[in-house]
Amino acid sequence: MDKFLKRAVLKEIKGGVDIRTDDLERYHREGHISLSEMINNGLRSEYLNKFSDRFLKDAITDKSVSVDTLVDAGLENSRTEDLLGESFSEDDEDEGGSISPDPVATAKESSKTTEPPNKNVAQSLIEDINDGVISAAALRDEMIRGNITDAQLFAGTKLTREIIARVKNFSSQKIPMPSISELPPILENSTDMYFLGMPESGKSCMLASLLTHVDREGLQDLTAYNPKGDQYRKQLVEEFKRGILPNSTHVNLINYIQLNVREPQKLEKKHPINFIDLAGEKFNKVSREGFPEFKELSNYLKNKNKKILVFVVDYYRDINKDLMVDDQGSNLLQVLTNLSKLGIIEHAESIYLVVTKADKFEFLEGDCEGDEISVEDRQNFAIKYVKQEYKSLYNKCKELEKTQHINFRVLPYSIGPAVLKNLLKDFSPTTSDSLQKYPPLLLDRIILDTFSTGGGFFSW
Ligand SMILES: Nc1nc2c(ncn2[C@@H]2O[C@H](COP(=O)(O)OP(=O)(O)OP(=O)(O)O)[C@@H](O)[C@H]2O)c(=O)[nH]1
Ligand SMILES: [Mg+2]
Repeated sequence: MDKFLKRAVLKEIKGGVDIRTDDLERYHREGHISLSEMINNGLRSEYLNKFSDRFLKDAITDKSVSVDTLVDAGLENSRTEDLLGESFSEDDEDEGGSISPDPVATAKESSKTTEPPNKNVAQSLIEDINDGVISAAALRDEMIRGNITDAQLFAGTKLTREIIARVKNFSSQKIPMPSISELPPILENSTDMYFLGMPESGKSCMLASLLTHVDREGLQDLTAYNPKGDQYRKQLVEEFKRGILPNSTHVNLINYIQLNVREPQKLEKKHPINFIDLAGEKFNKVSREGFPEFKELSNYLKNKNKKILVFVVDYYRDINKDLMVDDQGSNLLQVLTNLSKLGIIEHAESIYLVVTKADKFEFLEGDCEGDEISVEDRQNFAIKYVKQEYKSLYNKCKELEKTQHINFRVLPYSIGPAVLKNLLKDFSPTTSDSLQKYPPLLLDRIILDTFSTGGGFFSW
């Protein structure tokens, strides 16, 4: 298979044009792209669930993928039960699950007992790392299997010793995401804040960094209204503090965290906010194809709360785009139209167009005022960028600003550079410039655009 076609397929399996799953099965069988490579590249759960039982069973039996990995990637429960025939549960017992509780020890153990790593496998892993298509969890598993050593990684890639040590110790909890029917109704008399965007655009990282900042500054007031959401928030924050970035959450249509956020300058004032992470692409798909989920979702979201709609534009997706047309802009515009269909725009108080991964901005001469790139420079760059590249979306937002008196803002955002998808290079709030700047910038905006209770009165 030619390299460009492979890259195009790996891009499309995340979303975009429809792909036939029998083609994907064939790519795996013929050794062009393995199933685990597809999963590491964000294979959409819809595709995964369309694979035949025979194909998935073979992949599990020949150990190209574990059941855990399939579940993480969004395989439906009913299918998992079918696939976990007796033979698989026996295997699991023998091995104590597919992943050892102590990866470092097992990695050492396996390097003693197994053959030296096959050079071709190690080389292809090095290429994947250098192409940025392998996650920390997948690399840790390859190290455990003895497919690549620390020395090979150090010599063949830009990974530092510190990052290699973090990969070996990498652990990320799995949180079962609830379906709409398991969530409590969205809390009334609050502001609903929607995070909307394509898979991997940075929604969860933005939410994780914002909630971590709120937690560190002592600004969070928990209400226990939605325990499942609290569990999700706790995991996002605990892992973010260790530099671990969330796994893809686009398996689910919606996630909901309820929180009261205190004003940094007036702690007694609390802003009740419903954080709603809506998988943009999936949302478009269910609305387009008239799925029953759309009705369920529209009933669930319908309320009188004021809204802040955060449209996430992934800068890196644009600059990284190769052969295939990958139209974030029209997708986001479609989301806006669908929200309008649901009657949500009429309650919108603010719209933020947030350009994420601002650490990747490619500044040209004249884009910066001083010697150093300031937040203001990034803000101006973000505005210029969406005006140029997202004209229709920008114009629609401008129109809403005028006709519906919606506050419209364009903001840059970054958590700083990531490595192996799930590791944040610098996660210390004392050294990371991004963590010092962007979460407070977004929080200040949110405080201005939401109402508060407490402090003796109910106010904007
Ligand atoms: N360089 C850089 N990479 C980022 C940044 N934010 C996120 N990323 C990378 O983008 C990946 C995807 O981010 P997520 O926050 O999981 O994206 P998402 O929009 O929640 O994706 P889904 O849950 O799949 O819908 C992360 O694993 C990081 O590797 C950023 O500010 N800078
Ligand atoms: Mg997410």
